[in-house]
Amino acid sequence: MQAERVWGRRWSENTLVMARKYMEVACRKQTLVCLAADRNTMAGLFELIEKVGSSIAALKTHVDLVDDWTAESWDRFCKAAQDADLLIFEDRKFADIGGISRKQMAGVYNIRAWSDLVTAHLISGPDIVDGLQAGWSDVGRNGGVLLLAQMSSRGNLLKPEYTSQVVAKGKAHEGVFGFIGNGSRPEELALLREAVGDGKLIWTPGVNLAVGDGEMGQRYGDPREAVLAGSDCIIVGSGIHKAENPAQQAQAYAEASWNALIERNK
Ligand code: S5P
Repeated sequence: MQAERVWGRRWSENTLVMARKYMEVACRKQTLVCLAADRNTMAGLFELIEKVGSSIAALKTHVDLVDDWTAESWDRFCKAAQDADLLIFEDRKFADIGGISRKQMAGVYNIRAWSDLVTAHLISGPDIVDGLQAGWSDVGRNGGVLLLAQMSSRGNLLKPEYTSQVVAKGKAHEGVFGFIGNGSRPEELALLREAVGDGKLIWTPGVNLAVGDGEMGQRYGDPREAVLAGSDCIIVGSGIHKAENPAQQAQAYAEASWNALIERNK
């Protein structure tokens, strides 16, 4: 099977349903790109799926930044994402105690009903993962939690000691899909990969074909270097959705990431 061959130990050591689903989608579409779909209108979001859906494996949303959000339009948007063979990843960065996080999976946005993945900080302790998993169970669905082990933004407070605790606790929890690492610093990422081992995935924002500083403290590193340092998915936002030709750019990121995965396995 192609996914097993391409992903090697990442596949054999990771049995989480959602992790294997991601690895299969990535192989089918030959891309390790998750699009950070940070557009604030439903029309803008639909346009992104239509233009770049075939070059990406997952779609990362911030449901609370959409100005004209309605339950009905979001439902259609999620169906369009599924039809385009995309995992839906709500980057909610949950951080509360377990019981409240479970409730926050419901509410107006009802994140548990449509997300395959969500992000969480482990600042409140490991029960947050149980709370989020209970949220999906409440509606009979499966999902995976990505814990923030590093961040890409300048001056963030996720120091190495904090990172290693997140990794130690996250590795031991079967509800954890993987970790968010810093794509802008390959050397930090390589250390994270060493600590994580092969049993969990690492997804990395802070990636752009134009490396350097971004808006308001964001920092960018090169996609190929991030994958070679141990990233399993590059999260790219403005590099694609603000490009003059998003389809062409998305394909460039797809090729850079996929070729780097093949190179990593040699
Ligand atoms: O450390 C982080 C973690 C995340 S999830 N740094 C980030 O930038 N992100 C997210 O990745 C952020 O919320 C945004 O949606 C995306 C990066 O977008 P870009 O436009 O800078 O590529």
